[in-house]
Amino acid sequence: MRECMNLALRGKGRVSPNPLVGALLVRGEKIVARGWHRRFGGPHAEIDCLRRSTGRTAGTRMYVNLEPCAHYGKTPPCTESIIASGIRSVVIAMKDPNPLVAGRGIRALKRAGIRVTCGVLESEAKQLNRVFVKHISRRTPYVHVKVAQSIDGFIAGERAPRYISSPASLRLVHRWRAEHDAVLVGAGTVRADNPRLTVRHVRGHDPHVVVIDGRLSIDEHANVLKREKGRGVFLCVSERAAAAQREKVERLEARGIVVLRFPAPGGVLDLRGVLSALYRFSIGSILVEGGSSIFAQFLESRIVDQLSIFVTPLILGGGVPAFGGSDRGRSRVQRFADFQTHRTGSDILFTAQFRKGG
Ligand code: AOF
Ligand code: ZN
Repeated sequence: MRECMNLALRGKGRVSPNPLVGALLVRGEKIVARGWHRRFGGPHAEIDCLRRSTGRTAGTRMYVNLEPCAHYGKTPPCTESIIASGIRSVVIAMKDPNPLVAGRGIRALKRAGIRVTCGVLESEAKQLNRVFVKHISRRTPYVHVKVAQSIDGFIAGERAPRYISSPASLRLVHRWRAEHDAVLVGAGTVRADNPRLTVRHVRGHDPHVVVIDGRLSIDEHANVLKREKGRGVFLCVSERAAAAQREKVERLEARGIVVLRFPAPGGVLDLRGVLSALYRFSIGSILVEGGSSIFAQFLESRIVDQLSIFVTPLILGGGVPAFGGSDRGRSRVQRFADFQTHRTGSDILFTAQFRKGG
């Protein structure tokens, strides 16, 4: 099963928002075929594995880290191919949380007389596919907030360099960009940094871009609004700003930018509404890159699944605080019982996962 999960990882950055899946065929103690889900919309891991088995499949045992599907999606049900191949038993790490499958795959296999074992390395499998598990069961994207700050808690300062973190941290962030469906920033970050939010330091595809701009205030020619390589650009504005600046909205929409309108009680967009809307555009994971008030709003709204903070050995002595909290935020204390630390170049990376979506 560990080998299945290693195979599954080969699809990282290529299959999203679908799950990472690997499959093995075993005869006796010998692995006779390996397969994995290689690209979004392509054959599922089980089918890839069956296609690569050169010998007979009858009487073999299949290992797979997700329950085989029993539905017609972009491809026909894997259960049918498994049954037709004469496989004798199937070992599964976890049930598929996709409501279209959810136990139906296991039942179909059992009905056909195949021996099924489910739950092998289950918690590892859930961790591997935590992004998929989150979005498919909650119908809202997995949210990963990434902060790069100084020791004294600032993300930018008057005399600070543009990038305060180490080159190793920067490369890791670019890898994360390639692995998420979208990156998200607020209007303040667009104004201050005019970032491109593309993947430049590693190989991989550019994520879609989401800008939270309640007042529809950003420059129409900002770098993030350039639809480089056809990536999607989603501009989230308040209903009121969209109505007041109809011509600007029309110009942006004519360029293919998706302008999404939301209620904004107290001038702040409803972030849960933003996330559900993005999910309807098949965005299953989001990397939140700034700035200060966006970080605070996400944490205060309790919609964060993963928080990664790069702490650079630097004291700025002032500037923009990492979490520009509101009064409401100050009343909340969050202690992390479960977290990890790593070194990335000269920085320390603090990572915490929130259970049940923060
Ligand atoms: C995958 N790859 O290896 C397995 C999946 O739209 P479809 O037809 O590609 O089906 C996607 C669903 O199929 C997915 O949400 C999951 O429930 C199930 N299994 N999907 O993309 C795979 N085994
Ligand atoms: Zn399938």
